[in-house]
Amino acid sequence: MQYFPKELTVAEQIALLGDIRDIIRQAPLFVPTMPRSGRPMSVRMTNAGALGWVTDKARGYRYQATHPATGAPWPAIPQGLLALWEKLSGYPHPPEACLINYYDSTAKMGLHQDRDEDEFAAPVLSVSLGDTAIFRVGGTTRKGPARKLELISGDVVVLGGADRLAYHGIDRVLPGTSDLLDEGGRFNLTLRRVTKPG
Ligand code: MD3
Ligand code: FE
Repeated sequence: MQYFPKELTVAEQIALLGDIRDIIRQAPLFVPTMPRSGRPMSVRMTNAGALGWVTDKARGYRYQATHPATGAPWPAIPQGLLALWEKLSGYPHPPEACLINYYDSTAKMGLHQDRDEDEFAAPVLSVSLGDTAIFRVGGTTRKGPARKLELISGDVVVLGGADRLAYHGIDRVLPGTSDLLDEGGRFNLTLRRVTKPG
């Protein structure tokens, strides 16, 4: 894991937050539900880019070109994020998906692997905005030792190579640790290459 603490200045975080607000206006946050059980996840989600990650009871985890509620194509990935991917990803093709997760003070994300992409040679690049999160990352099996790391507003992490299939999750968000969001909570953006270039 490559960790870039406070990679984004406060001014850059504010600008990116404005981009996220615009995206959410066009592609509202939705409640993802688990395959088969239909149980709602505690995070709210939306996407930018040619493809977006969605999940629901009937069709499960997948990437698709349109918003599950509006049917509209996802908004474009903000230019600043594309520049960040070029600078830090080490991958010579652009990302196709920007998944936007919103955590309120009670949301978490259980330990999981990201395996819904066809291209594991590309890293996942994550940007944190707002309240600090307790992030857990282990190895490529569910059991075994895991590291805990605080992800602070402006932090960027790049998960490539062997880490690309590491188990990871968000244990909790620490309320009141950032003033960036008026409503509190945390946004996490993940940039992903979904398809193999060619
Ligand atoms: C480690 N998001 O969207 S980002 C996810 O903060 C996800 O919202 C978390 O896990 C969040 O799938 C964690 C950091 C991250 C992202 C992708 C990874 C860590 C990763 C892929 C492989 C290993
Ligand atoms: Fe993940």
